[in-house]
Amino acid sequence: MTRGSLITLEGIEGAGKSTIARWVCEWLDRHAIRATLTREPGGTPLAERVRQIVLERGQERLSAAAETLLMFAARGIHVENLIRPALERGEWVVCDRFTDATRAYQGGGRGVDAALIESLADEVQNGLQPDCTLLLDLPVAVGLERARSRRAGPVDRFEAETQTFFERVRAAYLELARREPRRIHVIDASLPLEAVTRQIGAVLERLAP
Ligand code: Z5A
Repeated sequence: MTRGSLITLEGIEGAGKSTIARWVCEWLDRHAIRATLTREPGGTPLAERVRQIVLERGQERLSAAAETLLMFAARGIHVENLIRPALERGEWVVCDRFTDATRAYQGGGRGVDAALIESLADEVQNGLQPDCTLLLDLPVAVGLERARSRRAGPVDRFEAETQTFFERVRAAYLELARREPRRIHVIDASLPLEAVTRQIGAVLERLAP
């Protein structure tokens, strides 16, 4: 059986990843491709518990290193229990964030050593890499405004970050895309939704069998 493809969505807060992840699954369904929609941190019951720990604004300090380890702990659980089995069944997996988020947020945003991140990625992913990454890029102010207008619950640890933090994250994402242009497709996410999905449809057309 042919292995499925792993599509990841990346971008700063409010870029439209969740909206687009659902749209990608609908597109795949229309093209008779079975797909599983998932997210990080999280995606399985145990990994979702790690998500809660890493996002909540509790009393205790969480260092950048501890945050990085938690992201990879969740990813290890997710890869072994959901992503790899689905790909091996021939399904496609659409994942709202993956390791590029760690490179951008913990690496670019918090200054965690890139070599540490790559070594943890090698260990946890054991050769698994996204086949295609859609980087939804937009000015930080626009993303934060969209996220603010949609927010329902309390602010989490990332939502409480400054605009400067998100500027570093955005710059790190764009640098990753510059280094890996075949895998990472930069999508102009500041445009209306229809124009965003048009760009993504063009990428998927090239990827689908
Ligand atoms: N994180 C990390 O640090 N390291 C890691 O390794 C991983 C994650 C995996 C949780 O992620 C946090 O974890 C995240 C990074 C960190 N924190 N931050 N920032 P998350 O993905 O669950 O949370 P998020 O980034 O905050 O997602 P979000 O705010 O839900 O944004 P989104 O999914 O990109 O956007 P959306 O919900 O699809 O859209 C937001 C609103 O904009 C909504 O009302 C839409 O209808 C609207 N929208 C979407 N597209 C458009 C367009 N094109 N035009 C106009 N309006 C639009």
